[in-house]
Amino acid sequence: MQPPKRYLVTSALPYANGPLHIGHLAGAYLSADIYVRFLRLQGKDVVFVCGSDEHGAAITIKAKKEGITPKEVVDKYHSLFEDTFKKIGMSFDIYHRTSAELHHQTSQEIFRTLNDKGEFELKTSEQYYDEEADQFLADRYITGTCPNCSHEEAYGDQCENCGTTLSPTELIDPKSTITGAKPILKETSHWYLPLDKYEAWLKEWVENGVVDGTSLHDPADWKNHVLGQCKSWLDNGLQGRAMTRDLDWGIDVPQELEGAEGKKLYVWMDAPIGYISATKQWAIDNDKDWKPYWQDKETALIHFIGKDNIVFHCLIFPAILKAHGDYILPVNVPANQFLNLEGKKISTSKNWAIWVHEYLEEMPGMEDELRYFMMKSMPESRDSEFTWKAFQEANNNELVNNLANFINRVLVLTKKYYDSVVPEFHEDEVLASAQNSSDESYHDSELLGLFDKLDEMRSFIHKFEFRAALKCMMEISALGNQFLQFNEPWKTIKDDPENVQAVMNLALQYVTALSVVMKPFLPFTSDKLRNMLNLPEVGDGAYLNMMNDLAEGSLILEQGHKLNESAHLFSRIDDSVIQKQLDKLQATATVTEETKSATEENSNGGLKSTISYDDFQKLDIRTAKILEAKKVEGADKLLELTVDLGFEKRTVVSGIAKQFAPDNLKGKKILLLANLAPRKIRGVESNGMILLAEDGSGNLSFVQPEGEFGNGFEVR
Ligand code: B3M
Ligand code: ZN
Repeated sequence: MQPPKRYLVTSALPYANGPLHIGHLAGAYLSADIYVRFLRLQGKDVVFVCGSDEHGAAITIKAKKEGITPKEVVDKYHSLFEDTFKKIGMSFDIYHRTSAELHHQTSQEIFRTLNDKGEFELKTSEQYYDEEADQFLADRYITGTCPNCSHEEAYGDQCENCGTTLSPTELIDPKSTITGAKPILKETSHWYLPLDKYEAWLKEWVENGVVDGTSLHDPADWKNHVLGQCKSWLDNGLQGRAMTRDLDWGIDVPQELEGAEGKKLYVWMDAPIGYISATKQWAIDNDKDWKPYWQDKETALIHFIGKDNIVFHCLIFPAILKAHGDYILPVNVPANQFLNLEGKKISTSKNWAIWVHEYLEEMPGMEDELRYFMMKSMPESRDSEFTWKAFQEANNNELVNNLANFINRVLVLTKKYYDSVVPEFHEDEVLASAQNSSDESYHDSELLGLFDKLDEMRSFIHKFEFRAALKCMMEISALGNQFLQFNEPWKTIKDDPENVQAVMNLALQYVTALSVVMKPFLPFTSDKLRNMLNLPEVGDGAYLNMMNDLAEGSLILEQGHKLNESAHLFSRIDDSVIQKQLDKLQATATVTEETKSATEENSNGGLKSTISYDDFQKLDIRTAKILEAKKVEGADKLLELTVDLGFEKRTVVSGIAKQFAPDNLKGKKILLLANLAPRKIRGVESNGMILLAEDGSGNLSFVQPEGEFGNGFEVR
């Protein structure tokens, strides 16, 4: 396949209903930013768009909760997002919003085209309705138990626990989120996108990258978990999906259409179109044409998202684009998985999160430190974890001891030996090399070694392997450190000054290369370093030019060039700083709305309300023994246990994989709640629940019968 002529890169539009946390950054933003910045360094034509998602029940529910208007909600969070993204170094070409008039028009135009082409099916069906609130209940207006994982607070459109996309009628025990009432069914008409009709081409496209006989991408380039989710949808068979809602906040269904009154576009119809309207606004602002970015097949369209948005970007939005007819399809959708925080799922409602705007206030000037650690622990192919301790270690051991140390040593020695003027390089000097046994001139060996590492970095980024690319960058710095260590210029400066000149010149070439390739990852540090090097900020095409120079054997920092004063780029983070953050996390997590009443009312250890003896009698708790334990595939926290109840053996799925290694569990005596209704968790049927004590900080301990007690006996 030809390399693309231009790129249009998108990051998911965050719902403007609450601040951004580190999970957002790790999901759809930092990876996109690195990717785009690297494209720019290669001189590519790229437009990077994002904006606030300001429609849907996410917004109206928040407004109701806070007693303000939806408009006030979106205005507040839109400006917070703009500010936060800017401060953390997101390099969007435009940050737009879906309440913009241009977006309303664009969405309506696309809706109209699909309608005119006869793509929609107009269907009347019975939908849940809240009589008290006098409102139909779609999406987040309705909750109930997830049919897939039994999570009790699944929404009408999606279960946030297992990620499954749902429709309200699939929920077990549905409830209105407005009044808590049990909804009734009532007839209403809507425009449906007939995904069932598109299933064949979508399958061919997702699985083979082929549309109408033309190969558009190689599915091998897509992440496994993205393909997996799409395939499981396709294998289950697609169903038509309503693209309109009975709501009063959102984009009007074009009013000339019959039956449009009171109907708005489904938020997942309008939000991805937000990428298009953002591009249009960018084009207006910059006197450019937006069309090639969306309609020329030589454009690579890439959507960066979190895994809960896969279906919308890989099936529904492509279906809309193709049904319209004028648009290209994404060439890749490199979704990330989830980031956990200190062993728990990030939760807005439980305030278990690090809010990016608070981090920026509390850790001023440490934007790149956060970016670095988030990239290092990015959930690229599986869920990953943020801990403050690991953040501190990465900073102290890697940014300070490796990167800043190398750069600082080189700049300090250059000042000391040469008054900060880049020394001459001597072609014939033979240097001790960290990479090759050096019997050639240093250009042939060292600079080519550097070239290879830089090239390796580029290829990782093109494969969306940002963690590996970041590691390459740190290896360049580590190689530089080793190179200094091998040559020990501080020992030979007196006896062999010519050799030291060559060593220091080369070390400065390394530092210069770092200043270029760190730009996508650590943009603020790159700017500081360029200033110390007395070079202009790294601009578009800088990587390309540098690689051309290196390939020719030319220097990338000229001899005789005078450097500026240097300063430390990173500093150690003390334990006290980390402890403060940990304390804050714990403290604020316990005073959210949800838990506040529980803690206030229950000064006696948070006891639950009284139950009757009859209630207790319903529980059938038995002594048992674990026979086997293994990890549930694709789930970080789950163990599948085989449990001996004396009279039978059972499978139980338990969320204890983070705390206990499977090997340590064999033979363990336990108590089992044996009459809990079976439920399927990640495809494994779980029959019962193991009883564990929890100490309030997430530490778990088994509750065990003492001594050689048998299995299957009742606990009363
Ligand atoms: N606002 C969902 C989310 O924030 C949604 C993404 C829209 S992308 C077009 O997870
Ligand atoms: Zn679920």
